[in-house]
Amino acid sequence: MLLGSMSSSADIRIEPDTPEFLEATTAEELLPLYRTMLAIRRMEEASAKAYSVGKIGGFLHLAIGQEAVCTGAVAALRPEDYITATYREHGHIYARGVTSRAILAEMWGKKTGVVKGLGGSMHMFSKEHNFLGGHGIVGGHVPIGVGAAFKAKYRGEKRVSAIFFGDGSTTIGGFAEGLALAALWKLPVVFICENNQYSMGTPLHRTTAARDITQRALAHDMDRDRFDGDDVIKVKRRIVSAVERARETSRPTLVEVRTYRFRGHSMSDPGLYRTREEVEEWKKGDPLVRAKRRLLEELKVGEDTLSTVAADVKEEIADAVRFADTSPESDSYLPYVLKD
Ligand SMILES: Cc1ncc(C[n+]2csc(CCOP(=O)(O)OP(=O)(O)O)c2C)c(N)n1
Ligand SMILES: [Mg+2]
Repeated sequence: MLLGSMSSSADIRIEPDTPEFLEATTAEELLPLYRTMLAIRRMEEASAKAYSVGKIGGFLHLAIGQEAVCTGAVAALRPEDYITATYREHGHIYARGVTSRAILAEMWGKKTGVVKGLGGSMHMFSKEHNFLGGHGIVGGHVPIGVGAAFKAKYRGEKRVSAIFFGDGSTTIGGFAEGLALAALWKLPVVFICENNQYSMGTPLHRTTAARDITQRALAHDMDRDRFDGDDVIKVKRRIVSAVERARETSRPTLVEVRTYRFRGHSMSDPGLYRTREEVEEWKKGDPLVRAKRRLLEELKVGEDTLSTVAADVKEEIADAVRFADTSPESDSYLPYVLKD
């Protein structure tokens, strides 16, 4: 068993990578995850470029550096499971299966976007993919994900609700209420805190006295897990464990994944609140570099295979940009509002 056994439901489980992790990894598993992470990164780089020339309006929050979290966690879920996320959700919705065309067209405000160009970067949604948003109100989406889990349990469906949120959400009332109800009603939820160390420009130690976010679970006798999010396979394995617990025993888990965004909070943030040295230090744990190294060195995947993947991703994103550029502008939102 990867995580070892628990002596109580509230035991903390922080473990270093074990040899089992390495042994259990195959190129067949890691290569597609690496491709997903690379596509997310290239997609976000393309959107940053488009933003700088005015093709994208409003806010744009990139998760460059955090790709292993959404990729590994979404891979741990089944298509019928629900996902709820924040405004930093491009990677989550892509990993769930929405195309880069529909994602970029949405950012561009085009009719062909995943929500017809009416939501933009922060408000992507896909009923077909059980992706319940893209939410701009920090922590406000947590009760929505808990509600989806309640519905699944009430109807006797074996579906899990994965809720992604930032470290900043954990000091918000909606998070506290969602956590309390999920524990009380034993709902099949996996709470996934993407702790990227900052809420906008405010470091975690200035927003909460707790060093360990998962301590919040102790108040509810809830299971918890906490680990670094730089290895996509590790993220997948650890989230699988929480997902199985939710699906099989309808018990929620609070998971804290430590990660880091390499860019500012949004495109308008020059990031003056952190040092260049700090950013460079975290970049050493770049999840893409790590996955590539594992593929080449441990799993003996050839350079030619990785070049093919890179070329394929490049073409996919170039095509998505062309698609977004040439798609028609979205309709005004008014017909949608006035329809009913
Ligand atoms: C209720 C609420 N308060 C404040 C804001 C402004 N705001 C937008 S993003 C953000 C930081 C949130 O940080 P975190 O939850 O750590 O997520 P991250 O951006 O790091 O992914 C804040 C304060 C908001 N959108 N909603
Ligand atoms: Mg944060």
